[in-house]
Amino acid sequence: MLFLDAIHCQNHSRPPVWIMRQAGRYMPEYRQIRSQYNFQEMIHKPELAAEVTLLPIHAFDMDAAIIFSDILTIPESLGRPFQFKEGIGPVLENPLTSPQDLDSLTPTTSLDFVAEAIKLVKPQISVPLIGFCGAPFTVASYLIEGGSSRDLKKTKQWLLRDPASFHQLLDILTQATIKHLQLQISAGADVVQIFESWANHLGYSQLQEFCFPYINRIISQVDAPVIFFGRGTVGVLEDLIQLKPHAIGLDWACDITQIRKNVPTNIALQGNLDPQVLYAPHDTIRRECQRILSGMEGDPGFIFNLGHGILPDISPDAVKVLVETVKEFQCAHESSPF
Ligand code: 1CP
Repeated sequence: MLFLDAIHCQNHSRPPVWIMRQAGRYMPEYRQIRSQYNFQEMIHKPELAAEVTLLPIHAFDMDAAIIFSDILTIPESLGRPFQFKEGIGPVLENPLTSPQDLDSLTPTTSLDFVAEAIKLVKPQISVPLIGFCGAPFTVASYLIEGGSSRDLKKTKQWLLRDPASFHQLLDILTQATIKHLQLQISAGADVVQIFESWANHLGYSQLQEFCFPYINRIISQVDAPVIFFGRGTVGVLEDLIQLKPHAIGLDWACDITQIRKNVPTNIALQGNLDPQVLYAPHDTIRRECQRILSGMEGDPGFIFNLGHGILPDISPDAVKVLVETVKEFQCAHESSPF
């Protein structure tokens, strides 16, 4: 299978392609289901989560599926549920406001519904299934901010003023995360991805203190290949390599071909088309995809993806063009007399 071969840096045909947030609002089929159920119902009902996971596989023939769920299931399982409000995003009923609140942050509800969804999806797909989680720092920031935040001000103030209790919080989240990834793997996830979506808010010494040690713990304790995606972390490539993930996900603000030269050949790279290129005319989409594909041609450890999640108002036709461009690259590549 292309995707697993690429994760193991042993892919000798065209690169596999999938898209972060591939099952989402840009798909009319998703919006149709969403008009009947709220987001919480969609992730909690295994039949619905499985159905939504399959949508982009059927519509675009992606080379990997990612289970339909959310990084905020971990706070929920620790007794801090979220609502997803239209036009606002996730809103936490009861954010963490002081270190005393950590005492109440204990495993409360099971995440078995994610495992059930994985078990329903597996027999229906011939491509690998990706499980996932948010990295502890990113999840901590949602717990403290109470939802989406532009500057993570409360989170940063907490970690700067009281690093010891912030570590306690990260420790609780890390334990829950390892258990949740193991659950997904036991249920059938072939690979897991860790999303450190808010890593770009941390300075270097803060990444070293509040991000990497916890990612390291997670990677060393799960029994499946791990993709680490840390937004804005390309400048600390050496540290990412030290974490020994199977693959590093790159955001779009870097030249993946240059990065390849500095990453050991046993670590795969995933990325990194600017998600907004999908707003462009189809020829531009093709050209920008081909630029990346040519730069990575023949690389046995390359997975084509966007540099971050797909935006909700992208046209499905643009996604078709992206996927076709990657898949046609195979033909051009394989029919070459060389
Ligand atoms: O209103 C709706 O229909 C819900 C929109 C939505 C969807 C489709 C949310 C709310 N989550 C999801 C699914 C989701 N979230 C997946 C599913 C699998 C797939 O990729 O198809 C994944 C992998 C996530 C991961 C996730 N959730 C991240 C990390 C990835 C990233 O893009 O950085 C984050 C930060 C979240 C939090 C979250 N959940 C939902 C929203 C709108 C947000 C982000 C809000 C914010 O910007 O802070």
